[in-house]
Amino acid sequence: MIRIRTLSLLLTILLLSGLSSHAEDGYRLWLRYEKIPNKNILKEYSSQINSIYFEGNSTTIFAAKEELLNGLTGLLGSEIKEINRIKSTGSVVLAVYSSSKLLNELNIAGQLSDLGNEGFLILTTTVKNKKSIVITANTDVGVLYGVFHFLMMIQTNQPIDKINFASAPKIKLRLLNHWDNLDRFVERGYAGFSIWDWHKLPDYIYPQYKDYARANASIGINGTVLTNVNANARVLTEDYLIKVTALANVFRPYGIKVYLTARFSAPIEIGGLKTADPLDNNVRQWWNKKVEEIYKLIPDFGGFLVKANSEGQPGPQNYGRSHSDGANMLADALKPFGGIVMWRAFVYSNETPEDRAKQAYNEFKPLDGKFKDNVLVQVKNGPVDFQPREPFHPLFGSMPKTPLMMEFQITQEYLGQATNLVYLAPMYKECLESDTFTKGKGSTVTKIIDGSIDNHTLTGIAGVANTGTDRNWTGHLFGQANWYAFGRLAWNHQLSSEEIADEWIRMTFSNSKEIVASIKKVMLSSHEYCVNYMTPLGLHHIMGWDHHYGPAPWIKEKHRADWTSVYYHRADSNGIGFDRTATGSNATSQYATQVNNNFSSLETCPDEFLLWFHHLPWNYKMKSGRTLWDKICYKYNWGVNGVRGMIKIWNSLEGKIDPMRFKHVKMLLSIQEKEAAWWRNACLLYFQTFSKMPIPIEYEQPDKTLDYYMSLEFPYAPGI
Ligand code: BDP
Repeated sequence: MIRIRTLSLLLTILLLSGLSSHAEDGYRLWLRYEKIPNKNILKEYSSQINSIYFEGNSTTIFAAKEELLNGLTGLLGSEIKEINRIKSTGSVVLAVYSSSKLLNELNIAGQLSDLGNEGFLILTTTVKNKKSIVITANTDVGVLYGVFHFLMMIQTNQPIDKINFASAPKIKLRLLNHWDNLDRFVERGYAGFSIWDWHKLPDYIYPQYKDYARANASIGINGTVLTNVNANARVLTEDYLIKVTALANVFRPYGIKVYLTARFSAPIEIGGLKTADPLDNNVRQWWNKKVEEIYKLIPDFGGFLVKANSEGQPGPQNYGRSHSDGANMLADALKPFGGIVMWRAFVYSNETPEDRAKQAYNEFKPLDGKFKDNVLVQVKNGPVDFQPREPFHPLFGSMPKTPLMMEFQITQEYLGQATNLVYLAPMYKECLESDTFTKGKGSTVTKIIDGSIDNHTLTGIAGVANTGTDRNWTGHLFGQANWYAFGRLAWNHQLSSEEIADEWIRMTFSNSKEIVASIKKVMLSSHEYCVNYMTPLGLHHIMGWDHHYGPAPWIKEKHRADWTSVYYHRADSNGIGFDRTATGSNATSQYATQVNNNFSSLETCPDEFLLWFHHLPWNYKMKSGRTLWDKICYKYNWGVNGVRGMIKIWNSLEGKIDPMRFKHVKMLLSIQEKEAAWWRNACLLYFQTFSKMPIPIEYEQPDKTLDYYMSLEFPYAPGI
């Protein structure tokens, strides 16, 4: 009796954990390859794939084969046979190759010619009279991407009997930027320490390195900047370059190039020179030699990412030179080897008596046309700094002669860090789809960064990574969705947030209609809720000092005004908001006329950006008829209630997904609810000291005093 009970208990546990032989700790990301639970679908697939035929023997083809074999074996629950010749009799075959005589038989040269170096084609067809699914490309890495796409199709239960699907990336450089330090501390990292164990490199290679490469390749990411933009010159010393080489060797089969951040003063710090002046011959020689040394070790090294003359980092302006002087010096050194420079436009100075939101444009716009052809200028999505919501950066469209590279943040520095579930695809899409009007209607940010408007072939997009040593890689399981979404959008910016969420949920959790619909609902509304419980109506930069955790609209009188909150919200007894129209800082003038007019007029300025561009009285009448103060109260409450709605939906999934991940997310959602209410209470109480108006009684009233919220300290908040 007891035994039977124990047995059934064990069975229940197994069932609840999705009958998985693996702990559902999130380590496998979206590449779980669990056996398809639906018997009919499984049967359908099994009848269409019985053997695999591969051609090619590069390390990339080997990686593709390994992935396909492991993936299919897991998904179909039985081992797939590899054959070394396609015979005209026998069972259905999955054939994978990039250059093969077999291709002639298929008559697909036309289709292949559009695919470039990374695209792929998946085709259900006949090869040697036998029904086959062919995965092919012009290159081995294209084949690898095709394999991952095919596995995604199976993971998401798509039909494979009539595939004719071709895809090529729209942006050339699709990179993660790791803000990882050599001591393994990750700046703005909320998932533990850096996954790069520099101390044990080059000899100790963690399995995570390969799994990281697999995950990235599966979403088309083709480069990784290993080190923090606040750079340490030491990574350019021989000892460290050997360590970098070891990582590059792991990533290479997966089509991923390594890049490093170059500290501008490296010639002084590790080169023994007296200057880092970019026009000094010795300095130029030093960089030339350094780059040569790097390429000897890493022949496909990608290039440098540089943060210069920003937030205390050294740069060409220390020597009276311009950003283009600095970038071009490095570009010259990299050019013979095919390397590139990504020079960041994230520059602003507290000493410049100008709205911070305007400074990057003022600095960089005059440099358009002055950069060498292997330089990209990397621009953050918005003009301030990765806030929960920002209008698009006015540099997009303003430097037609320069390839501009997008920089998004995947790590949620200002979006609840690793305790808030905030799906970022809608935020990325909002920016990408913004119309800059710089070349007439339809000049979207997307068309600027994919090069189509200004005919650039060197194009790029970067995401500041959210990975760390946490077992599930990203701290919050749903952080994985943001990594996934970034990669998918970098490959194809036409995908919708919903399509991407759909794929990710099916691969990560389940293909059950109910589970997919519920989780999608949670994800798709999460960003809007977050914006509203943190910074509604265009408010921005009102977070905690230094660590950026939680609300602190009261921050003032610090050594840099542009790092305080009062600089941005400008609340006083008259009203709130930053006048960036012609009567104020005139930041709106940096946009094309249509956009300028749109943001400048109270008639047309979207509510989402109202207080970003306007300073308005507390009793200002909103379009809804509410006063501004009431609307602020309404919005904060809407955000908090939204989180409660997310919790309800999540709780409805209890017992339907494995207990480990269910509980993980449930606990984090309850933290998120507390944090959302904290944001609302602290901000409303603080702004109320100026508005002097009551929080309407239909809303939940703060349960603590403003003094209490202001007294909170977080000296050990992560990621500082
Ligand atoms: C800010 C971060 C800071 C980064 C900086 C940057 O707080 O840690 O160094 O961005 O992008 O948002 O350089």
